[in-house]
This record gives sequence, structure tokens and C-alpha cells, in this order.
Amino acid sequence: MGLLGVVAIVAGCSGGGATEEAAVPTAVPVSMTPTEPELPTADTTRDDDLDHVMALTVNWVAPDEMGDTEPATDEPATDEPATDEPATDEPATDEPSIEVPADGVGELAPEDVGSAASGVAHAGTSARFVATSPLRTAIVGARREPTVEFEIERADGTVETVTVPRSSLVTRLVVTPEEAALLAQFADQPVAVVVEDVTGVAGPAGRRYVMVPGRLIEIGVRTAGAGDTGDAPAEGGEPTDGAAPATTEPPATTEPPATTEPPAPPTTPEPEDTRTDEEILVDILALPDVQTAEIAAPGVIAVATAGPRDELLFVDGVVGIESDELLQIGSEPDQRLQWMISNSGSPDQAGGWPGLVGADTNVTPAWQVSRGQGTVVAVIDSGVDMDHPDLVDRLWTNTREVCGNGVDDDGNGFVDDCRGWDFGDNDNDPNPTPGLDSFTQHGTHVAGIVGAPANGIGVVGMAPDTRLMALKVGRNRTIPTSSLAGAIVYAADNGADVINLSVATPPNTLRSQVTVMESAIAYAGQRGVLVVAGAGNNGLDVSNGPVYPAGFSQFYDHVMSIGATTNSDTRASFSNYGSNITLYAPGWWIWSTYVDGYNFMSGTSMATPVVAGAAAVLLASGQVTTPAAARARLVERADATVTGPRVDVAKAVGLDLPPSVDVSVRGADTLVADVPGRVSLDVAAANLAAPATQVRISLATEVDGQVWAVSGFPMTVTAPDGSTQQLTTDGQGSLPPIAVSDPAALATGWTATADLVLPAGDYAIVTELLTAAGAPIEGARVAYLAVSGAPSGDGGGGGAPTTTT
Ligand SMILES: [Ca+2]
Ligand SMILES: [Ca+2]
Ligand SMILES: [Ca+2]
Ligand SMILES: [Ca+2]
Repeated sequence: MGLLGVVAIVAGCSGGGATEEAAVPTAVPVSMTPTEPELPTADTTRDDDLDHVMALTVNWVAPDEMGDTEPATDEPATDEPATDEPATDEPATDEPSIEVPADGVGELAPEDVGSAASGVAHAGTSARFVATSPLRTAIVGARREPTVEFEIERADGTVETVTVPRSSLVTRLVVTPEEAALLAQFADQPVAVVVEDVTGVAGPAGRRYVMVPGRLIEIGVRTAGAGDTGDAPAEGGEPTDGAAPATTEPPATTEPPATTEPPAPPTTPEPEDTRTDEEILVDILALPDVQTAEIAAPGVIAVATAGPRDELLFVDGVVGIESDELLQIGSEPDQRLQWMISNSGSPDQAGGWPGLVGADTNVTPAWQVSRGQGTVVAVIDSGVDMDHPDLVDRLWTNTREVCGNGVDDDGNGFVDDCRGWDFGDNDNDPNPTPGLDSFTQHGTHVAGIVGAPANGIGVVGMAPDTRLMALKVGRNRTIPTSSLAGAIVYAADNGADVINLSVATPPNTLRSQVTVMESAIAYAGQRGVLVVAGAGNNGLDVSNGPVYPAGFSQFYDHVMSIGATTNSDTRASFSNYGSNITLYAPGWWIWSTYVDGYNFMSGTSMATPVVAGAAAVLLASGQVTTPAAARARLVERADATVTGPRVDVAKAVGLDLPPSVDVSVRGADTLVADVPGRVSLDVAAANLAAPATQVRISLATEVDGQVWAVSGFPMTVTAPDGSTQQLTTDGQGSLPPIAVSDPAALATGWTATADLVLPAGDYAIVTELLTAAGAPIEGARVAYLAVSGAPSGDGGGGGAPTTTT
């Protein structure tokens, strides 16, 4: 009777103080470090004709080859259309995506940024914007002002060509139903968004357009025919026909003015301008559902409300509402193209190839835990566009160096290394060398994947709050090993937590050919730096013919070798594979920063920074502190795919895991000999969420090969807050269930201790998670325990256990 689960589990009880645990996958064993690493010196001189120079190539696939990089057909069975020569004609490859920077054009006004940041600080999905006057449209952030040539289709059917500064076109995420309907007509475009021409270079200021590559389509319903409320222009199938005539009011009142109204709509002749922001704020704060509100910028109040947003419209002086989600993380304008962040399955995300919904890095939930803040990821590559608007705010700077004084202020061997170093040209400017096409672009693309910020423009990286240390290596398409080694040592000496190496030697490189590189890698390990390296793009099994530095993952547990997956979770055909791949990650049709814009690239070069960013998120969470632990965690909590383990960041930081409870005997190894009978149990529940709200602890003993519940036995349970209670097992050997419903426990897990004194014998201590109604929801976990001798006299309390069937 009773204790059924326990009987089943305890049957194999052998005593001995062991705790049964799930097998923990161990990391690849560390080999001994190489003999006495000879460290490259950190000085900046090097001869270019070193005999150990080896050509490294970046692990990148040229855009015109990307069409051929369909999911691997040889290895994992895939149902992808593998044979038909696919994507050479795909729009994305041919699209001049540098010149047409998709919707990365959405520069934001400073007021927007400040307000949004403030709104985000209010947090919560209910945070909202309230614009008390039309948002100002001053443009900043565009340090350069690239122009884009567009063909404009006017509402009246005329077509003309205009040249528009990028920053004038602000992406609008909140659109009217009419705009959404128009947008839907361009669903087949790789990019289609609503933009607002804030400075009026393409027409009247505030005019909105649907933007697709190369074209702006004027939004018909907003044409200048001011007064006519009813006649939706007869633009191709405008879906407004039904709605407009049905209302007797001007349209502006039937719809919440979903976005900042252009200044001009003559239906509202600015009556409320006399109220100040402060007066409006007082009224907003008086609303019952409003949690917080503050003036974020002149004319903008950031509000977090639990109520319907429209109620804010009734506050005198409020002229419009805009969702604060605009700048919340995970809402970057280009994120729809970033299947590594969120795989919608849409072919738009990968040059026409449909994907597997959800086959992504699962990083968005992880950002609740960490965004990589406080970490530094070194991007050792072909240089980073230091002025890119979507990178500039996250670039690492050397705060110990005074810039431009010609002095090595921090004594690290590099003069004026304020923004990293160029180990290719031996200067302090790590911008890429122009004119080398893909090689020029490579490092900038990699940097964006690691850590493009969530700043409301363009893309978001895996670790949007990390710092990117730009270290350029190589001066043309190849990278001398000495250059790479110098950069690795610099990164390790100057505060990098993670080093991204999207570079590789050819297959079958001998370890003896890369001893300088190995020394630098080993040194980084000694400094506690995780090294993430691309497995290479040869499409080969490199188990026995490694490329380096990825191949060092076999010898060092602070090195990871990264292969590339597609948006269907298959191995990208170009990706090397084999037993020495540590982890796979998205590396195919990855949309990221490009010099002067954004573009797709494919390669293990792209998969590598995905993992480097994931590692930064994990390290910033504080859950692991060493590179070996970070590597082990990322592998252990990866998603199993047909290709191999693919990174899953939410799991890595402890989210998306099933609730669990575990029990262990403190000091179990010494218990039998040293402290007979006096036992402390550690009980830990994790990943708790409704309905996991109770923990039950039970005690059983084995007598003559039979398992018995121990009833009427006292334990002292100490809760996480330090409070203690004396509990007694019931007829089933169980303590009364203990509630674990407090919010802190739900967020961070719940731990408790149970103290008891046991007579000699063999025991099983069982923990289970229960719903609030008492139903078990998780497999029981058991600690076995053998007690020899009598309890030491103090406290006693227990007495001989009563046994019962
Ligand atoms: Ca210096
Ligand atoms: Ca200096
Ligand atoms: Ca330079
Ligand atoms: Ca961004």
C-alpha cells in the first residue's frame, strides 16, 4: 500500500550514501596543455614573412554561392528540395542589399530613444508610450548619411525616382489597419515595411510609404486630399472601402491614432497645446490602471499601465499613443529576417527556403535573464565598421588608454589602442580594409551577430548588451597566424570574456603546423577566456582531418568548434562535421550588419558568433563562471537535432526546462563513519512555474529486502527564508507538502534543508513535485542513505522508526 512510487524506485537500493542523479554529460576531457606554451609577445611588431605564417580563410560563403548551400543532403536525411539547383535566382542574393538597406533605415529621433529606454526601464509588457504632442522628428544616430535611390509610386499612379537619405525613412512598427492591408500585398518581398518620411525629402513631411527593396509605395489612404474622409483612394484593392463610409465620424476618431500623427492632419486643429507635460502627467497618474508614468522627453510620456491603452487617449492633451514595444528587445525592425532569433518558417528569412518554425536559438526568452551585460566579446576578424549605427554603441573601448596622445598610457604595448587594434596593419584603427568585398564585410557581419544592440534599428545580436572588442587581423584575404595569435593574446590580456574566431586553416592541418596559434589559445584558456571557433566550410568530416583553431576543441575544454545549421535544423551542406564539432548553430542566410548596411551571409563564420553571443548571455547570467563550464552548459542544454546538438540559449540559462526537484544528503560521503544518524538533506526545486507549487518529502527504509514507509518520524525543515518547522511523516512516510509558491522561488528556484536523526539502517529519501491539488507532476527523485551505528546522543528525538506497510 501507499508509497508506490517509492517501492519501484527503491527496489535497487544498495545503500551507501550515494545520490541518484541524471547522468551529466561531461565535456570532452581536457588533454594536457602543450608543453610550455611560448607566448607570442604582446608587442605590436611582427615580421610579415614569418615561417609560421599560415593562410587562414574566413569561414564564409560568398553570396552568389549561397544559393547552392541547401541543407546537406548526404548526411542527415532531409526533405529539402536538394537537387533542383535552387537559389541562384533568389532575390536576396542578387538584391543590392547594401544599397537597399532593407528596413534597417529606421533611424530614431533622440526623443524616441530616450523615451523608449525609459519605457523599457518600466519594463513589463504593458509599458506604453503616450505622445502628448507629435513626436519630434529630429534625426540623429546616422553618423554617415547614406542615401538610397528609390522608385516612388505615387498614389496618383505616377512613378518617379528619388534619392533619400537613409535616416529620413523611419520604420513604423505600429501601423493602421489600412496600412497593414497594403503591406500584406507585398508579403512576397524579402522586406516590406511601413516607413515614414520624417523630413519630407520624398514628399510632404510625415508621409508614409510601404517600402520594399528599391521601391516606395505611397500609402493611398493618406493622400493629401485632406477633407475627404470617405473616399478611400481606389488604389489596388484598398480594403478600406467597407469601413470608411460606415462611420459618420472622421476616421481619426474611430481608430486609435496608432502612431504619431503627422503634424498636418487638419481634422485636429491643435486645440490642446496649452497643457504642459507636467499637467498631463498628473492626469495620467490619476488613472486607476496606470502603474508608472514619467516624462521621457518633451512631449512624450512613458506609461506602464495594466489597463486598456485607449483610456490614455481620453486624457486631455494626449494626442496619440505609440507602443513602447518599438524598442523593446526582440522588436528590432529587421528581426523578422533573423531566423536565428526567431524562426517563423517563412522563406523570406532564408532566401526563399522555407524553414522549420522554432528551429532557432531560442534566445528571446533568455534575454529576460541576461543580455550579455558586463561581458566583452572579442571579434578577431577582418575588422569591424566602427561607425555602423547598429554597432557603434556596443563597441568596447579601452578606458585606461588616453586616445590620440601618442603614448601607451596603460602600458599594454599598444599606443592609443582606444578602440581595439589592427594586427594586420599594425595600427589603432580596426576598421576593415575597403575594397575587399566579402573579406571587408566579414568582421562587421560577425560583430552584429554577436551583439548588435536592441536600439530600434536594424538587427539584434545574440547578446545585445555585450561589448564588442574589435581586433582586426590580416590585411588582405588571408590571415597570418602571427597576426591571429597577437590578437588572441591582446583579447585575453585586455578583458575579453569570449573570443570569436570565425577563421580556419584548411582541412588536414597538422597540429604541429599551428603551435604559435595553440600557444595563444592555451594562454587565453589560462586567462579564463572562452574561445569559439568556426568548424570550417569544406563540407567534410573533420574528425580526423581537423581545421584550426576549431580543432583545438579536442584538446582544450575552453575551445568550442562550431558547425552551421539551416533554418530547417539540418546541417548546412558547406559545414564541416564530425566527432569534434562541439555544437551547431544557425549559420545559413544570416541577416546582419554590413559596412554601410545589412546583408545576408552564410558560413560557419556566422554560426560561430551565434555561439559566442550565447556564451556571453550565459556568462552574464552568473550561472557559470569558467569557460569550461560555459561550454559544458551550452552543450548539455542544446537541442538535439538530426544534425547534432544545436544551441538553445533559453535552456542554457535555465529556462524552458521542465520543473524538477532533487534531494541530496549533505556530506554523504562521510556520513556513515563520522556522524551516524544525524542527517541533513538538501532539497532543491528548479524551473518552477504553475502548476508546480508543492514539494513532498518522504522517507522509506529497507528491512530484510522489503521497503517500508517510515511514519511518525520527525524532520526539521528549513525554508529558503530561514524559517523552520517541525514536521512529521504520515502513514505513507510523507511529510505534509510544502508550498513553494512565492515569486522569488518561481524565478530563481527553491531550496530547503531537512534535518533528521536516523537509527542504523538503509533509507531512501524521496522528493516529488506536486500541483496545488496534490497531484504528482514530476518523477520522484531519491537519495539513498546507509546509516551505521547509533545516532550520537544529542538531540535524539527520532527514536526507532515505526514501520508500516
Ligand atoms: Ca595601450
Ligand atoms: Ca594613449
Ligand atoms: Ca587599420
Ligand atoms: Ca539594432
